[in-house]
Amino acid sequence: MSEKEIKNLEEIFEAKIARDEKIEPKDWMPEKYRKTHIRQMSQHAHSEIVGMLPEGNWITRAPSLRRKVALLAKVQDEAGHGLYLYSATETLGISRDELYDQLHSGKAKYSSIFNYPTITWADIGAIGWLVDGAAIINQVPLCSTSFGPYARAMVRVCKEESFHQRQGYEIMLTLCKGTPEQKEMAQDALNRWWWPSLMMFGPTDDESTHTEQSMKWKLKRKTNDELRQQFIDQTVPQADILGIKVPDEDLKWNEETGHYDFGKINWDEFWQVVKGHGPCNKERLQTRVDAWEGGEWVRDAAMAYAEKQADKKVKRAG
Ligand code: FAQ
Repeated sequence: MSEKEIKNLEEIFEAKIARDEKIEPKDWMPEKYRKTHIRQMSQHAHSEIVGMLPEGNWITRAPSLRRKVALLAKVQDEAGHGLYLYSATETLGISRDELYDQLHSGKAKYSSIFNYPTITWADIGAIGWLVDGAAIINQVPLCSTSFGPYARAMVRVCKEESFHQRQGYEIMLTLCKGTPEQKEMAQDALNRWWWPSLMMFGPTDDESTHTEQSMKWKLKRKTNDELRQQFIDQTVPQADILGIKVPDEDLKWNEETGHYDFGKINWDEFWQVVKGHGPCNKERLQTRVDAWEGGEWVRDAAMAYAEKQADKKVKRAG
């Protein structure tokens, strides 16, 4: 393609973005746009799949049949989210096998939050309330992201996340209205999940490598810091209703800005977890690798069956 032709395509692409039209898989797009989407969307898909593990840990120990059914449904939803997102990523010309390989080899990231352990039942409440709460705030703007398949996948994902958030908050409400020991469990879970939940939004805007370009392409519609602040402003009053305390001595409502001021996030901890040194990184990855290897015979059997069927068809036609 000549330089002039490429420039022309770039102009068409930029004009579409400016008009808030969706970019579709068969449209021309700059290579960097394609790569950035593969990176973010696949990391998002991996997060959904690895994100099943901390909660999966409690399915066999849920305190009642009702809680077990709701938790099972939620964890299955996360699997569904991972699958839509892998499919949407494949439309950018990368195979599912390559995506899994990037996860299993440690090349691709997944959300830092899923490298923390779920020690008590209250952690299941805290994950629904805080982690799904953070996920909704991050993902609602993605419903209007510029890449069509990603935006459309996000609509259903957000609807389901809102059920997840409510089931988590309801667990927290029940614990907080229960015995002093139950309320103490809820407080302990908030203490452990608060700061990692704030880290989910990624580094501060001045440390974020991708935000500026992703905002220009309308992949991201809000910055990491804007979303983090929105989460804090929304969540602190919910903790007040529960009657438990956000573990931040510097947290204070600021009349002038109309937002909460908050304390310093431990970014060393964040980067340690992102680099693979969090409390559960090794265990999480090993579980995914074992599942992949353990499922090999199923994939082989499905392929052998498909080949047999194809052979039969050829013989019948001949
Ligand atoms: N963890 O330049 P930025 C869920 C990396 S799904 C690990 O700011 P970007 C549902 C980042 O990749 C949760 N790594 O990056 C659920 C980059 O490294 P790279 C997942 C992180 O992409 C609930 C580097 O740091 N949600 O919760 C993290 O512009 C309950 C520099 O960062 C999504 O994936 C992190 N927290 O902004 C499931 C949403 N933050 O790639 C089960 C879509 C940053 O150059 C149970 N993704 N990094 O090697 C996004 O919105 C963005 O990708 C951000 C990061 C905001 C996460």
